[in-house]
Amino acid sequence: MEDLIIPLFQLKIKNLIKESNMKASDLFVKALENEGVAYIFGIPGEENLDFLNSLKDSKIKLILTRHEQGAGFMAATYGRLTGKPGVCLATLGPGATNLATPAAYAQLGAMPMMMITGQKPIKQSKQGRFQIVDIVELMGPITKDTHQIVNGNNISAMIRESFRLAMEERPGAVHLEFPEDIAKEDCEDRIYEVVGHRRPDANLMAVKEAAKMIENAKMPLLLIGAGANRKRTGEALSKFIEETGIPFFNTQMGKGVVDERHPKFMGTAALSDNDFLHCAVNRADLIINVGHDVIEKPPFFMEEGGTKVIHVNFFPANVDRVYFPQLNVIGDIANSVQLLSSSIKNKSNWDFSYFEKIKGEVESHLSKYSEDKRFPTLPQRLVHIIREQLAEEDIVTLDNGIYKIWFARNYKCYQHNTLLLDNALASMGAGLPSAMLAKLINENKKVVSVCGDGGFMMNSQELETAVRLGLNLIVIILNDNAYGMIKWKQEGMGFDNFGLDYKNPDFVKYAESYGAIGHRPTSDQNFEKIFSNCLETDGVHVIDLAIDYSLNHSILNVLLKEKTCTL
Ligand SMILES: Cc1ncc(C[n+]2csc(CCOP(=O)(O)OP(=O)(O)O)c2C)c(N)n1
Ligand SMILES: [Mg+2]
Repeated sequence: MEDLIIPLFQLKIKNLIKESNMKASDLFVKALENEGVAYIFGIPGEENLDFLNSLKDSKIKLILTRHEQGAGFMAATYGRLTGKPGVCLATLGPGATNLATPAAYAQLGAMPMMMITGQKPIKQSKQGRFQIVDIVELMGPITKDTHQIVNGNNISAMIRESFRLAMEERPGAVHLEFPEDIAKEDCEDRIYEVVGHRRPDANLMAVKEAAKMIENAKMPLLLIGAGANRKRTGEALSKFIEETGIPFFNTQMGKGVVDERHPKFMGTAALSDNDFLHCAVNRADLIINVGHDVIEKPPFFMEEGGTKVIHVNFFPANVDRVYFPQLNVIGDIANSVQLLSSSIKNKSNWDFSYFEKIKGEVESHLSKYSEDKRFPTLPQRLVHIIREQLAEEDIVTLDNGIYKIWFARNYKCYQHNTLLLDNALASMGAGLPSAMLAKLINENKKVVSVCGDGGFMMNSQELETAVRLGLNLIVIILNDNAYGMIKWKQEGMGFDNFGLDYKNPDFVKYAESYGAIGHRPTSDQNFEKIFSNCLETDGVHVIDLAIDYSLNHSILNVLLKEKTCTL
């Protein structure tokens, strides 16, 4: 009896004397520190001022941007490159709605990201409905999870849960709304330990079945997609290719997982159909599809009665008209690939001679204009110059435009995540912010951002952020005074040229007004020289490069269709 009384008595005392309490905004920052957060990207509003004040003495660095989109794209890219959620901050209403595009970018691109937005006091406010938008509801379809915090005591658990969800396969965006009055609350100082878990391994029966299908195939082909880029699977895949000798190709977001100089590399599926590569895909009788899911633009179209597909991923395939795999091998990708390598014994059925022929065609086609020195510059030549001058580990980031197709097809990646492009939301405006983030966390690598004149102008204000942060960066603006990608599509559809031309500002003066260094090449040789000088010189360099898109239609729409049906 006595034993029982003492604990009850102690419990009472504990409730009366609050042992350790804390201001909610301080606890919020402490919980973020507990997750290992190094940066918060954003633009605070008055509703975030308690949080901002708590951040003042934290180890977390605030990166102030000039638009919430810049902050969101940087946070998403942090998630993409590190596997840990990048964190961004905005105020209520207009600040939060500006995060909608980066939220969708992270969500579709499987990049772990956490958004924190402010809100007016939820218990008592004298502002009516001024600036109030239901941001939690708005974020619903474009995040994995979104909540308003209504009690300071919930903060730690909600942050832990948000981080867990953002990182878990398939990774994505999460959102917490932190109202002004909750931020001021006094609450319990409690932090949850960060506890991870090992990803489950694939079922051995599924692996056995897959190995059988591969052994029985005549022309199996390996496809490497974005999922294989997220978790370091390069080693397992390289070993699989060495041991089996099966040729491989990749999706745009799967570039670099295995070194693309490999003799078994067939190319990147930048288009969904009618590229040289698709001759191989159409002739293959089995595709071992590692890490791809339907959110990325299709690397090929499945057809009824056509090439069979084994889907190897962390999660089962979403069935779609263009994707309905015959077998799922679900579990940690690297482990599944290792298990497959050791299970495949009989290779006598395979014949890769047609794939070898196609590889030869791909190589000679892709190298065609690499030495064409006409000016304005051809995209094929630009890709060649950049690849020649960058080291293996250096990073190129792209915005969205027609050059993305040229880079995806022609730029060979030697390491994973060295060509950052977005083939999921495919939003314009992310090229510059993603390059800034890549540089911020990779001081020793060169970072080059290639943007269209349209996409660059969507977040060009972040040049100020880049200069303020003292980043060494090269931005190449491809100047065609137009939304070139849409012009290419327009021409391909047989429509007249209409509604897609504009006039650019003077990009050299524009760069200089930010404290960046502007360059305008006048010839092929001059561009090569300027680019190599920029690589050796500190600062934010902006190169205004006149681009020649006159071959886009004749090659990508016409030649490929004609050529590929004859091979
Ligand atoms: C935010 C956003 N708006 C519109 C589009 C549709 N879109 C895709 S590419 C493109 C044109 C890109 O023009 P530019 O950046 O100049 O690149 P170019 O193709 O001319 O090299 C447009 C309008 C998009 N993907 N994202
Ligand atoms: Mg353009």
